[in-house]
Amino acid sequence: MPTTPSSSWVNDIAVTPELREVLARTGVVKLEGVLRPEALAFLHELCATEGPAEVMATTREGGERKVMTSRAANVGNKHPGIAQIVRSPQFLRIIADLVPEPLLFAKGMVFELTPGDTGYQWHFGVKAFQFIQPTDLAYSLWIPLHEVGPRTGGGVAYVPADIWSGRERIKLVAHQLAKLAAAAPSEASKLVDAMAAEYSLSFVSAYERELLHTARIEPSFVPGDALLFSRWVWHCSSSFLSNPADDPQLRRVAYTMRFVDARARMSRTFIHDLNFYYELRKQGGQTSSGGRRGGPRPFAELADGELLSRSSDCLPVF
Ligand SMILES: O=C(O)CCC(=O)C(=O)O
Repeated sequence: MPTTPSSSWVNDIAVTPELREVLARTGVVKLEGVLRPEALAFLHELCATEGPAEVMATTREGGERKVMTSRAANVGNKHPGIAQIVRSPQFLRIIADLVPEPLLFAKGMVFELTPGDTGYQWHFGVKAFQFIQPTDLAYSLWIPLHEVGPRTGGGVAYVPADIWSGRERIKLVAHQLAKLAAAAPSEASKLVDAMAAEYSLSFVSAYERELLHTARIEPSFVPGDALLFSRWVWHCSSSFLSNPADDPQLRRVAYTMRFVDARARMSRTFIHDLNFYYELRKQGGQTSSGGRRGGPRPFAELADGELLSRSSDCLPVF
């Protein structure tokens, strides 16, 4: 049984060949008891100190409602506490045992649900990883700071990538977005309407939503557990406590670490094309999302195609 030095914030959990096989095949693994209480106390504090922004979505009735509070700018990249986690020998060993590619810690994000929040609908890593090339590999480590699961809601559900994945879809999305960005204004509005008829803002179609719902897996988590999943894994939030008697002060907070392949490159083109599409969708009175976010733009110093590892926002971990 491996022992963990008491100074470490990360438990020395075993990575079995089965766990490695599950990640390679499905793109997802739950890591049980990986973070120690000291790491969780630090993440609670970190998440409480960064400025939030509400993420809105259009309801069926055409109104707007809050679905989530999110902190999208880099949260914690330069904080020594994050380095204490991701550069601990235990964390490095666990990730190296699971993921063959060398990775960089690129971004930290905070997701907060209050009672009644639905969170995000089905999506995969298009927007979250818009800053790298569409086919570059990336992973998220989702760390809930509260107990969540099918009983309370507030967790995340996913579909294993060997059942359905976003790996090929991203190529189609990038192709359509590039076509849209190059189109004359009269042509662009027709293209946007065609795309909107095909799928939602998170690029999920109606048939797909049904498949994803049927195949969804929603694990239970206690503080210290985390979900590691690749960019191609479809996932969604599970609604948090919709009982009107629930205390409105209750919060479900999760911190997500975004890791990218150390060879990933900046994609100014994809950022431009994706945001151009979102703008056109909004102008057409379609569903809006994405929230009102401010703060410094990460990776501002990088040119299109430049290695992300050159950015001082990244923390090289492996
Ligand atoms: O925290 C949530 O409910 C959603 C998180 C998420 O979608 C992500 O980390 O990619």
